Parts: sequence; structure tokens; C-alpha cells
Amino acid sequence: MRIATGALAVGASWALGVALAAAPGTAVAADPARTHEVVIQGMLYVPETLTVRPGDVVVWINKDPFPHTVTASGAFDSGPIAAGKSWRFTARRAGAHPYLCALHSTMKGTLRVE
Ligand SMILES: [Cu+2]
Repeated sequence: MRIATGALAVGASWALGVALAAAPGTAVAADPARTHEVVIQGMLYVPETLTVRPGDVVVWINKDPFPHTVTASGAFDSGPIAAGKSWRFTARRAGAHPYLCALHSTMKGTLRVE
């Protein structure tokens, strides 16, 4: 029984080692920069919280019939996005960036870069 358990442990750590060694190459191949969409509709950002990787592009699309902004103090600011227009931003700085609409203070969202 001890021998079997020991063999299992060796097998498990070997598998873990293989998985860790393979991870960096796999991440590069399977994870190129992506483009994400946040729809602004009905005075809401959908999704409200979005998680992306550094280098990813986020596009906010305003589907309301009036302007909104995407404003994260010190991090990014779209300025007014007219009805039917969009604004794109390439995420660079890691962290959680809460943002709001400078025109409608009830509208809040968070962009997480990690
Ligand atoms: Cu707004």
C-alpha cells in the first residue's frame, strides 16, 4: 500500500512538472491579443466588469440614443461617445480600473487587466 501511494505521488508530481513546463509556450500560442466588447445600453455597461489581458483591445459600443463616456480617472477617458458610435482602448496597465460615465454618475463599470 505504501509503495502504491508513493508511486502515485511520483506520478502526480511528474504530471505537474510537465504541465508547468508546458504552460508558458501554451499561453503564447493560445492567447494572442483579443478584442472585447462592452455594450452601453439602457444607461448600463454590459458586462459591468470585464477582465482582459495586457495588450487586449476593449471596444465600448454606445447603443443608447444619447452620448456617454468611459472615464477612469488617471487611466483612460473616452470623452463623449455619440449615439451609435464606439470607442476602442488597448489595455496596458495591470490592475482593476473602475470607470464611470462623466455625463451620468449612476453608470459604473470596472475594467480588470491581469
Ligand atoms: Cu452616460
